[in-house]
Amino acid sequence: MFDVQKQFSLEGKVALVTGAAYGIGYAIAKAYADAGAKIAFNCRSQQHMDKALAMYKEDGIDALGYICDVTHEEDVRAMVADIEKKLGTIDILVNNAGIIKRVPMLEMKAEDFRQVIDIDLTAPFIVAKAVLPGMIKKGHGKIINVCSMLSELGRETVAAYTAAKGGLKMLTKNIASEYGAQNIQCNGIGPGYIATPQTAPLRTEGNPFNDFILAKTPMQRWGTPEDLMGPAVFLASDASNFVNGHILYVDGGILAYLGRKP
Ligand code: NAP
Ligand code: GCO
Repeated sequence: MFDVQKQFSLEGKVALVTGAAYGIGYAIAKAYADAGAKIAFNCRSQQHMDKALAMYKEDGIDALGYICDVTHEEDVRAMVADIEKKLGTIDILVNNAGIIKRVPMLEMKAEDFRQVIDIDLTAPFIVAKAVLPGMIKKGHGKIINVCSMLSELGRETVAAYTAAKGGLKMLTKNIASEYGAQNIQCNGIGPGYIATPQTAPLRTEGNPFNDFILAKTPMQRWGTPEDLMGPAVFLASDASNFVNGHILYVDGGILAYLGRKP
């Protein structure tokens, strides 16, 4: 019999969600905890960490928090080793930590371009590389990379982010290809325009970008971090065991739509 509860359950699993101090990462970590997983997360700032730990506690989640920059390979390795010691082998990795810099390309410094690539593309490689040996040894694993509308589309001022998220889509397909035989599934989740601190500058009172996004989204609203909870659980659970190398866009239909005419 198909046991739907069991298929979607994350009972006993260990999940590492990077950059889960707030925003999309926090919502995904909360969904995983609600589905039964043990949670580890990281971020860079002590202030964000203190707030996050209080938030997790308030939500009844006993999360293990690390101050760790995902671009620092040695620190990532040490974090993963400590999680494995304290919670067990990591079953689920969500590469969520990310930044954006909105600067016209001709004004963007190469060092800023590189920083975005470093955090949004190189770091998912670094973290995946650190968790894969444990997953291979255990005989299963789920890696979920947080992609974007800009894995598929371009727009003004976000050359570095678009290059990174396009690259992350292909890194996803490559990990899926390279480690599928070891029963590791690597997929992407591609959020549409979601109301979080990252998009706060685009949602200010009277900002025409707000109307632009509403006109581009068939559902005519911004997404919320909560919109990503169910899809993220699906990709982490046994329900998606033959889904590999796929990008699941959770965008209210943006990629299907030409946009509302003015
Ligand atoms: P956010 O609100 O800015 O949160 C980003 C998180 O990542 C924070 O916890 C931040 O904490 C952490 N972080 C950033 N750089 C880090 C680093 N080098 N090492 C470790 N942690 C780091 O972003 P969000 O909107 O929730 O986005 C989360 C992910 O979804 C990102 O990859 C983003 O590109 C992607 N995304 C967002 C949207 C959207 O509309 N919001 C849509 C599609 C995709 P610290 O600052 O303390 O490090
Ligand atoms: C932007 C936004 C996007 C979103 C998201 C879209 O400036 O266009 O910040 O990058 O955050 O990634 O899916």
